[in-house]
Amino acid sequence: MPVDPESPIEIVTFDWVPDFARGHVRDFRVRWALEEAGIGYRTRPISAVRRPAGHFADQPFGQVPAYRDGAVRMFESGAIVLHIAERSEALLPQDEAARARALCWMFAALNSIEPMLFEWGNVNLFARDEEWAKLRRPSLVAAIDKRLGHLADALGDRDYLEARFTAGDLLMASALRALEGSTLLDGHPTLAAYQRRCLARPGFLAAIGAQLAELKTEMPHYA
Ligand SMILES: N[C@@H](CCC(=O)N[C@@H](CS)C(=O)NCC(=O)O)C(=O)O
Repeated sequence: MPVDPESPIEIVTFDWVPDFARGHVRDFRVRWALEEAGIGYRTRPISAVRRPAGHFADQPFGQVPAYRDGAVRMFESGAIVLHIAERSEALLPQDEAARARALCWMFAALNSIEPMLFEWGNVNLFARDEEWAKLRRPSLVAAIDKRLGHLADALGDRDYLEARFTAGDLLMASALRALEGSTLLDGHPTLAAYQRRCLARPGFLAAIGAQLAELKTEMPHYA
């Protein structure tokens, strides 16, 4: 299933991105959620280089993903994943207490883990030659390491953050992907194994495969 040209669900994606972003464009989070839920979707790729002016009505910042399902029009991958999860026991348990814990992890991924890893991306990649980035790096590495240690403690010896895979794991593993290519998870073997477990899920592999299959490899020429 999920890529289905007849589906009422539409995800706005980019038609091309630079190599470093291939497989990381955030529509993969939405595709992954839909894969886990077994819900079909179609995509509408737009240019990342020349964004259609009308796209700002779908995504106020001109970013992707944007999402549509009938009257429902959404932006922000975390909110979209929550919307999908609310329709699927595969992503959010029906039991109230278990559901509440999954929600905690969804917010923890986006609010307690991802901001640090976003800064890591700036320090380690986008601004790595800047003096301020070199100065910030050691204290940031220490802060990330401490936070990952607490996350590993919370995970304990479980396979997932709670008793079973939920949308909390989907967003946590999505956020932790920012550490790919670094050694920051190496000091936390249970967390590294957790990440491998999440990213080995068929839903994730299908989502990434679908994104890569749709992305053009050459930057389109615009007249
Ligand atoms: N918080 C937003 C971030 C979306 C985002 O950063 N999208 C990137 C692609 S992964 C983008 O559109 N970048 C182009 C830009 O920011 O102009 C979400 O999670 O949906």
